[in-house]
Amino acid sequence: MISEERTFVAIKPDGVKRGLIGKIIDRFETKGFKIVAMKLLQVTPELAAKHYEEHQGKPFYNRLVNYITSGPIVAMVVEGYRAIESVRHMVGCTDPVKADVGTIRADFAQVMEYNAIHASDSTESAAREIAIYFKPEEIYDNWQSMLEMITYDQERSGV
Ligand code: 3AN
Repeated sequence: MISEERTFVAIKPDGVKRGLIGKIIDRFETKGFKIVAMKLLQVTPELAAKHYEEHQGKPFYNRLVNYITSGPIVAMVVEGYRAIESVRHMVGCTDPVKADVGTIRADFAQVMEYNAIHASDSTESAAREIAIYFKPEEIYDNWQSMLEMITYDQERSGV
């Protein structure tokens, strides 16, 4: 069986305020990924400092914290085949101007400071970020998605 991977995804305050929650989630569901945790929450300055600790001291750090705390976000754990790399690919590069057309940032955002979405960039950051936003009991993996069988798991689908 092909092993699944989990990644952390957040629709940032600009994405929530612009009514893009459904459109963004739709991309991950259509791809066949399984959403195993999700919540709308207000990021506090303390939570933002934890999430963005690698950026502390950088010139854009204060703006970054102001932005991520400026309204609710939708936090998710997304599961699927090579989900970390695959979701980053769907999200596109940090600067929406340079992101490939068809990626979420190219299609929904204009500038780096309001780039609609966050996704973990490595196995380590996925584990770290999932633990920051979710308790283990908030992750629901005890259900069978039809998609996980027919999008990558040949053994379970009987193909
Ligand atoms: P990504 O979100 O693509 O993983 P990171 O982790 O390097 O990018 O940066 C986190 C966030 O910090 C970005 N999404 C963006 O909002 C902001 N950011 C990163 N680099 C810059 C920059 N040079 N100028 C302004 N904002 C930036």
